[in-house]
Amino acid sequence: GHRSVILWFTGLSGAGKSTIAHAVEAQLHQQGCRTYVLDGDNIRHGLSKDLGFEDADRKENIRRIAEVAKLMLDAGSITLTAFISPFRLERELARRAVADGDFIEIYCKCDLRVCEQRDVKGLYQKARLGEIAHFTGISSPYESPETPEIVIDTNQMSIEECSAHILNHLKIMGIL
Ligand code: GGZ
Repeated sequence: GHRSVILWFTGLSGAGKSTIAHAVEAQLHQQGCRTYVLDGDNIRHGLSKDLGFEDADRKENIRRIAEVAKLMLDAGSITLTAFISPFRLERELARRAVADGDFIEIYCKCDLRVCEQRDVKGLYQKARLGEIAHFTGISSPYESPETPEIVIDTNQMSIEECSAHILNHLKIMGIL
């Protein structure tokens, strides 16, 4: 058996949040855990499809995600959330909504320069050209976590290394 927790990934666009969350999920599945990944694909196209990227909309997006993650926690799943979640206050509110120890903040630390070089979807270039407004790191802020439970340096580490590091942490914390 396993405890149910929220694994809250935060970081810039292109830092690897969603990819690493899915890699961790695959490992958890192999161990028989019930899991679910919330990310832009299933939230921004559905529950939050009325929201854009101005500060107020991002805050509302994160508020909704925190509420959904809390319900999934009650339902007994390990919930992995993969959103930029740029504001400290909203991440803190998400943490405070659940019991101590049930919220694990995972900072996907990656230099803006590296994310911009990867530019998988060409969004950074569009942001630089002014074709996308309020782009995180370019024209919208990112407040990095001060005391996250886990930091993964995605500049340096492969997806496998990141995922192994997180799994190891969950074992040490007694979650698995
Ligand atoms: C940041 C944007 C923007 C702007 C579209 N700023 O790399 P992606 O494409 O797949 O991930 C980014 C995603 C960010 O949505 P989140 O729901 O994670 O943001 S937040 O937590 O702040 O609410 C990016 C794409 O959406 N995208 N426009 N202006 N990212």
